[in-house]
Amino acid sequence: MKITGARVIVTSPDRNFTTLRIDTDEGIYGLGDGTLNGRELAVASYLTEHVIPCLVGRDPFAIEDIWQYLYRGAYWRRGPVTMSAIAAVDVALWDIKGKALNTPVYNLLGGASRHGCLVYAHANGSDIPEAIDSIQQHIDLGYLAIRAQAGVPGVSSSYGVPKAGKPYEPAERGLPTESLWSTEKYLRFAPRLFEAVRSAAGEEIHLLHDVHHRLTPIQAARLGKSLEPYDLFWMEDPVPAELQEGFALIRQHTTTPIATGEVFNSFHDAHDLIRNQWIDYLRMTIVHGGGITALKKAADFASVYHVKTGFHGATDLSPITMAAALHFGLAIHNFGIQEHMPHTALTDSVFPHAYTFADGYMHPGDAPGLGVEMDEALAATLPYQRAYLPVARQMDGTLTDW
Ligand code: EZ4
Ligand code: CO
Repeated sequence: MKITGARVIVTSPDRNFTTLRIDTDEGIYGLGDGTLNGRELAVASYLTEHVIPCLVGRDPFAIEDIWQYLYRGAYWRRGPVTMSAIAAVDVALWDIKGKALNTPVYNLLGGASRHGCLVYAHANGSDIPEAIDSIQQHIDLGYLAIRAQAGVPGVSSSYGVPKAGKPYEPAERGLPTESLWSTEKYLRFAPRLFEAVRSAAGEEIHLLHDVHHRLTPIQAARLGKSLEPYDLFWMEDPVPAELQEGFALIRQHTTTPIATGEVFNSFHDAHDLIRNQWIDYLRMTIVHGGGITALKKAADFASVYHVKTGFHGATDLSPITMAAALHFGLAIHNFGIQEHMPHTALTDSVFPHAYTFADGYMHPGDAPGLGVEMDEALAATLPYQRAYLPVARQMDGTLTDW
């Protein structure tokens, strides 16, 4: 089999997605996600101008070799744009191989290790009572694990908490908005939130919380300690992770489990975190971490250190990445949990998919390959719309240091 061509499709079914389609001489094609929230066109250009010309004529079954060729051959390694582009190629090739061999991708990765992937949902509220209502709604939908966030009193627009009546969507159309942040107010509020949420949710539900990299290590240590009575499944991204040894300080003070890495793009971002057992869950996911090929190596290394996966799964990761993550999570031994933020109905119409949710678990389905299609005619009616993640400043106007 030979690759005959590839093209990038940028579309905006309520939010922007960068998708790569690779075609072969046997009529089989594969889809890969290269979406990088707020920088979608950089990945599109990287693929179109620099990667696709090198793919034509290659054997699509040579996934490892193509991955190494794009990673090492470029000379310039790592970085979110490069690694998202490599991931788009890699995932499309796994899709092609599954379709060609008439088997779901999870079979190519070792076969199913479990009946489904435990997922967590997002419960959000502008205040504690609203957050508790949202927890109850998600319990009623069957979720066994729920991330809880609420507006911090005195902080007008808290990141990760949607405006009233709107679905959670971190990016906003137009130029970046700016919001204000107070670490002091947040640190006082978070234990109160979880005291209320744990008593409303009961002891069986797994509770998670995302700090969005907003603390210093000693502040994160204090937060983790103050949340211990509420038995969190994890505290996510407590600090920015460029300084990996910062996590050692957090670990010295708290037994609250730690997840990090949704902004990582390489195994090397997590190397010290894993080998020192400073984290419990790795969030670097397939699209931003260089694809299935790269994540398999990272997850296998992590398994030696009792670190499990807990992949990022927000709406800016397309249904193609969700499918890839579910095939991966079903197969590997050290799967921990998968984030699940449902896409809008319009996104799901552009990317019809075989994966399903029931009783707290998701399953990738048994369609050959990834089990995701793309309605390109519909996609063509929904052009790219400029959108960015918000920028946060401290109360005195200083740009935050995460
Ligand atoms: O900030 O997906 O855990 N989920 C998150 C998300 C991320 C966005 C970034 O594009 O932190 O809201
Ligand atoms: Co997060």
